[in-house]
Amino acid sequence: MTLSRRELLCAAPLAAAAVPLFASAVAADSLIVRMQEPRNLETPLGDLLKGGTEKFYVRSHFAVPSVDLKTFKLTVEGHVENKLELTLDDLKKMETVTREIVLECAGNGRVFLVPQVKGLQWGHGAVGIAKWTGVRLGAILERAKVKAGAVDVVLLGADKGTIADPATPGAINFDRGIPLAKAKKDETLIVWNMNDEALTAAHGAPLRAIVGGWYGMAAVKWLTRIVVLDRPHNSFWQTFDYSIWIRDAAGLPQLAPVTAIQPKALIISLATGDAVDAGKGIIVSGKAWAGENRVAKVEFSPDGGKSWIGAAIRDEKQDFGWRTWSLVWTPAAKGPAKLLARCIDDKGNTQPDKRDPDRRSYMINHLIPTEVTVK
Ligand SMILES: Nc1nc2c(c(=O)[nH]1)N[C@H]1C(S)=C(S)[C@@H](COP(=O)(O)O)O[C@H]1N2
Ligand SMILES: [Mo]
Repeated sequence: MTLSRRELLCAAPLAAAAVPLFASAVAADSLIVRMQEPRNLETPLGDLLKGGTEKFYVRSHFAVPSVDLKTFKLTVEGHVENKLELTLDDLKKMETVTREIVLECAGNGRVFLVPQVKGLQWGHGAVGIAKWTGVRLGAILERAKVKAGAVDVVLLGADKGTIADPATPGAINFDRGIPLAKAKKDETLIVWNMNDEALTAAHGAPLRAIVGGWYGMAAVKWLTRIVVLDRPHNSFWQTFDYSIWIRDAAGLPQLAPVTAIQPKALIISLATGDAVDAGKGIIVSGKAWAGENRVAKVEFSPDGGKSWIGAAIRDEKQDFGWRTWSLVWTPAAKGPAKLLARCIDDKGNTQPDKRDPDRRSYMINHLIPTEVTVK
């Protein structure tokens, strides 16, 4: 597999690894390095407004696998009438779909959790939007003729490795089971292009899944195998990892896989530590997204949640995408100010004030202040 320009650039700092690495060391391509190898990179806050593949966060559990393009085939097997082996050309001959979809890591914002939890310490930037081109997973499943009684569609990546804590049964592949109903939805895609160019190695070349409205763990990269099951999939990646506690009807805590992205509004034009002038109006802006729902409203608080002001939302295409919001704020009293933004979706869901520990180390969308100084 050939390395993209970005990966070549990324390789350079590794060679110079004698330089001490700080928690937020910045790579040659100015993404924030959260882990050197496997490579895990965060988009700096300000770059979220710009977008583009070069600045898109990278979250990988294992080293990038080598996938031979000449022999590449996607196999579809399990609870199906027709076992399939599809080449990239086979896929490209099917009806193609292009959609703008937000990808957010379920651990985005983890550095703000108190007390601290294990896992990569993402700030706000393990999120991004891209234009993805591929085919509907549903169309592939139609060809494979899924048998009655199918439950989960398991997507497997070519990457594999061993995890020590909790110990895996030797080397395991990254994978994720998608319930059949979600797998068939129009927003669940198997893609080969990101922003009109072939996927880069870091983002899953030659083929990956995009599950619109769901956190990133479902968007399996380096996809080589699909297995349809007649029961729920219970792999490492949706039990030990990427799972939360939910309370069943009897109030019993049950472990459930992380699924839909929760509503979130992010302040992007200001960051914690910034200073603003008293009495001078400034534009405060950011992005808001709501997973499987639509952004209905964004509100801003200049005083830690005592008062809220409605923001203007740009009328962009938004199913599974994000929207730009902004407002003019004139800081009054001098001193520290806790700024908050919150998103309300079209189903009336909003962001919680406090962290729910049942979510373990995932789905972080409680209100996190941007702390500035008014001078
Ligand atoms: N095969 C494979 N797919 C994967 C992962 C992985 O480690 N291996 N990480 C997942 C997680 S947790 C996220 S958030 C997204 C990140 O996609 P990106 O690196 O293109 O931003 O990929 C998902 N798909
Ligand atoms: Mo993730």
